[in-house]
Amino acid sequence: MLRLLVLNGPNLNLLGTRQPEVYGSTTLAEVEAMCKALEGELEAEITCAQSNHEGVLIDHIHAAKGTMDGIVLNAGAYTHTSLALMDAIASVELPVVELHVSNIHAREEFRHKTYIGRVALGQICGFGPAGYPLALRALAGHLRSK
Ligand code: CA2
Repeated sequence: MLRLLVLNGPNLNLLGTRQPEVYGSTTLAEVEAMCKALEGELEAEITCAQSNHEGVLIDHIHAAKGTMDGIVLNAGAYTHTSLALMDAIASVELPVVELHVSNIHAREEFRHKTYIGRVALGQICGFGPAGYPLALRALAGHLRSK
């Protein structure tokens, strides 16, 4: 049984409530339900968490060492700024799939830079909320192929 963490960062609790043209109309609760619905198919226990606080996200990443096999991470705007999150990911040596609802490369220049990308297994972006199941499938496939 794989143990997978889906971790969402700042403002993603607002998913589905504003800017639907950028982030879609699916709420975070619906995204998390979509992720949990994959538990059977992926033979995985899927845990979801969200925080608006950088330190709390780092705590989740540290706690994942030894308790999780991999992480799907949408670090929100911390993607583009946080050396601390990058270092936390590097320190736990777990595979991380970087996920973005929007296509960060087609948006403002400041969203093109990603610190998470330097330590991630790979990145999925631009597929809206449907990116979460894609990321979980990619992560589970990677872990099973090891
Ligand atoms: O596309 C993504 O998933 C992002 O990680 C979302 C972040 C943004 O800063 C990144 O550049 C790309 C922002 C999350 C804000 O989420 C909202 C959702 C609905 C309404 C307002 C904000």
